[in-house]
Amino acid sequence: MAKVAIVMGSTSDWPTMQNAAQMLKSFGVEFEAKVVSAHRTPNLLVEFAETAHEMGFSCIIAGAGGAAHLPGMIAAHTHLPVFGCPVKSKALNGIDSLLSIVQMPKGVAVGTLAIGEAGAANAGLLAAQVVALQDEAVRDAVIAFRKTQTETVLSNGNLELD
Ligand code: RP5
Repeated sequence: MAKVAIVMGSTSDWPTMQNAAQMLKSFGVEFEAKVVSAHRTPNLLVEFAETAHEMGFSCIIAGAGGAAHLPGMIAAHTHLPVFGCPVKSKALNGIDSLLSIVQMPKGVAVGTLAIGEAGAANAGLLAAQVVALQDEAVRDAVIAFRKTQTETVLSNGNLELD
């Protein structure tokens, strides 16, 4: 089965990026998660991105905070789809991360998700949908997830005052 790579700039990103991992796990998608820093381990970044396809990854989820150039730099070194997750920064609440990731110049694409946990979870969902293009079991799991979510909302009924 195709697997998904989750990379992040620091172990401090893991509490956020775990949401992507949990989503993939819930769909039975194999993944590997590791720290690859654009500025602290630049050579590892290049090596990882250039060999990700050979390693059997179908897409890459990249999360980073602050001056978050990791997703863009990964995308520059691979043809695989890259989903960028802006991690909430201490100084600017992730606005810096979001703008760093989302404003890719034309020609190298990063699909940018929302800041923080929801974005990371949705990156996992998107990556599972990529895998689902070739994998029937994952496709069924994604469809079942969406159906259950819809039914849960519909079963809420009318809201009342406390
Ligand atoms: C970025 O710097 C990482 O992605 C992280 O969000 C941020 C802070 O890293 P640490 O100082 O916590 O290791 O590269």
